[in-house]
Amino acid sequence: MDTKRRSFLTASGATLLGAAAVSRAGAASLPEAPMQTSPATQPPLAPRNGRPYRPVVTLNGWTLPWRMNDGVKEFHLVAEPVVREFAPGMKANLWGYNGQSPGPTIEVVEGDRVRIFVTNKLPEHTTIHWHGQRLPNGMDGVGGLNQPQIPVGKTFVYEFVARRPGTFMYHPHADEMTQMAMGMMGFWVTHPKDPRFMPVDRDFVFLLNAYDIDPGSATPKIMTMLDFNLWNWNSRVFPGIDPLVVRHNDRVRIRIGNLTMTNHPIHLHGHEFEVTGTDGGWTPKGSRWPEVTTDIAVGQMRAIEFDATEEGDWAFHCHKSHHTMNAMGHDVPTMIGVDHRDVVRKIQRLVPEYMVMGERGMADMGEMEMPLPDNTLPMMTGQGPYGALEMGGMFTTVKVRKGLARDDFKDPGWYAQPPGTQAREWTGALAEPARGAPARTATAPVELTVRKPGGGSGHNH
Ligand SMILES: [Cu+2]
Repeated sequence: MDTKRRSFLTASGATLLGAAAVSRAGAASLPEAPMQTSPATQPPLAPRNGRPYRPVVTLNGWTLPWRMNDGVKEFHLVAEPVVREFAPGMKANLWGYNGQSPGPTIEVVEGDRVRIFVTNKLPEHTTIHWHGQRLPNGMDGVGGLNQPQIPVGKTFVYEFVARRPGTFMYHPHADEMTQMAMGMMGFWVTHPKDPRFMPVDRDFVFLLNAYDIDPGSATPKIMTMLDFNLWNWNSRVFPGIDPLVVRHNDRVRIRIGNLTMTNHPIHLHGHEFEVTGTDGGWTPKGSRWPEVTTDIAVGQMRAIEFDATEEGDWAFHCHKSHHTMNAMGHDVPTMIGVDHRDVVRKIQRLVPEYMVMGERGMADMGEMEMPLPDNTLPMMTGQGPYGALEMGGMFTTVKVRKGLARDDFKDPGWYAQPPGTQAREWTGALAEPARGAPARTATAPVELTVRKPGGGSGHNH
């Protein structure tokens, strides 16, 4: 009885505290909560007030507009169930913020006072933790530790000064396993007060996330700890991930946060980059080294930078090959080298559509028109200008082009390679490689036998 009464008082006390904070701010009402339902990459949101900065571009996402109230930037996040298209042909039932998973990116400037209203429209309580920020302990968002949980239907308000410039994330610290497995997360960028600090021409952000959704269904299995089957960037998978379009010779920054259960070695083709920022801030110049792959561990953020000096369509992906595939990749035995022809013929007499996967490798999967359950993406898919790409999951391209306008992020189509610069079939003579030949001494005669193409049995050993 007494316990019940006390918890009732705590809950109502928390609500009152929220209401008091709102009226102290002089707000007649909550700030608007803009919604976004398109999964397309939205153009950068140029700041309409406050200190100037160059906005970021959220891959397949958007930035949350704010209102200025007495010098305070006010945002309104609504935690709610959403439907997210992973790629054309597959939609998932997720939880997110303001119509999308991930939620919108929040962009502020070092020194800004920020007030964020969080309305809970989920079927259970939630909180928001502002991952990486320096803030008062009561604003850190760990339910039960720093604050009471935000009950269903209630609005809480967080308020702090964005003290440190850099790259941050936000996510619930309440029933985390469920809420993060359902897609609740977002990106946060605090721009430096001085716009001359480490300026770049293009600044992309996205989160790494993962889901376990059975082929033919649409809701993630929240109990999965390791065996995810959809590896996403901002809740999209290839070919649903937009290309990162950059102008030739632009200085490019890409900020990536990892909220999956495993690490991801992120690999860029055609350019070297440096890790210029981590969870803790910007890295000093003397501590940077060139790389083409950087491993991003669970809960970490990395900012990489490079000069886009090489024109073309450059692959950009996680280097774990299972993370560039979509669902159905599991529980298929390795069949390479097994000759099934006899067995298959027998089975096909009974089951005419029967086919065997993988006896020559899995590349056939990239081209095959296999019947799939509804709402399921092929395991290996996507078409490029020269055929099947055989990818899925955490894969897209960085498209480096001459002649783009400064803020033009539109997909320019496939790169036209200059004549004579593409790998091609060799049609000249082929030397027979000497395999396992005994080590030669300086005096031993070397005998080479050459087989001419189509020239019959021109060699012997
Ligand atoms: Cu990965």
